[in-house]
Amino acid sequence: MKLVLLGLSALLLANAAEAQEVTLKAVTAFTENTTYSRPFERFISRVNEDGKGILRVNYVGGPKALPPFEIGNALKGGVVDIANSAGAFYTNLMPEADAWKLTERGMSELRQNGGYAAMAAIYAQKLNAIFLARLVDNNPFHLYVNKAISTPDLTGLKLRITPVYRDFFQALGGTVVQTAPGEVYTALERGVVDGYGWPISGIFDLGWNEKTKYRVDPGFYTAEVSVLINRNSWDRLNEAQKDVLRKSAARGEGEAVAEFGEENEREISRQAAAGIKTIKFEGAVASAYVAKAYQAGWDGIIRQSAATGPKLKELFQKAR
Ligand code: 173
Repeated sequence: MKLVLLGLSALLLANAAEAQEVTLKAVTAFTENTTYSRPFERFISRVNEDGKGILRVNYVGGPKALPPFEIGNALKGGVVDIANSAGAFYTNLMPEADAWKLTERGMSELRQNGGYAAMAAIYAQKLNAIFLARLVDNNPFHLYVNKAISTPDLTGLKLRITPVYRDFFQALGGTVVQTAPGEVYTALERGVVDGYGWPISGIFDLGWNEKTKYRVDPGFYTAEVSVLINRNSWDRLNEAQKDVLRKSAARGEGEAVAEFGEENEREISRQAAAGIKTIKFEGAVASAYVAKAYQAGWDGIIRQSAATGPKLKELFQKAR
């Protein structure tokens, strides 16, 4: 009798554990299995490995599943539970998110100095979300052009942008047109744009290398792509489930700086080997170019967020 009862309770326990497995729906703003989705795909594999029986991430994919600029609304409304995105794609709900590009301190420092906390409050308020981990860092943006320029004057050039580059390219006299990454190839092919903003990595992913003549150096800012989770989805998890996410998040964020440091070097060589020439500003011209990038970037953030912009600037920028 005792044995039968034991067997029965084991069965009930097993059932209860099974009922506790939670599935979270995840999307990425970037094409699957490309540079800016891969760190997220690794994040998911680790969660699914570690979370066996209690938590599972159902990866529904990239821009084909959900257009990048709709990711903020989908996450806020709980249409998806987890999103991998750059802040640039959800500035419609949270303009401050684009300020991540301006960080001159690492995430570990920002998690100590109040920079992360200041952003977390805005994620809670405007996006109904929690910022779990920055999976891309230490990866500069560049201007790529198909018409040679000899000075940082973009007058007469039409450039593809996202919010990341808007204020800077306009400050240099450029005309800008916003597109999702998925439209860049066609825009270049048809000559709709003379160039585009993009980080140092990833231009081979969608074949843009075939339609790119020059990369302009130096780079500016640092790309940010992060894992976010809807707050209600998070609140429904128990501690063990949250720990699975926290662990994979911490690991991914910890790897980003070194990973992209190596990636940057590989991409520079690969672009050169593919025949992409560099237009290199040097000395005072180069420093003025980069200074203008940060100036225009922060002015843009502060213009859109007079309340927290100045505080973010103080916490994000390098001590000067
Ligand atoms: O150019 C973009 O689409 C963009 O804003 C971005 C941001 C981070 C990584 C890659 C691209």
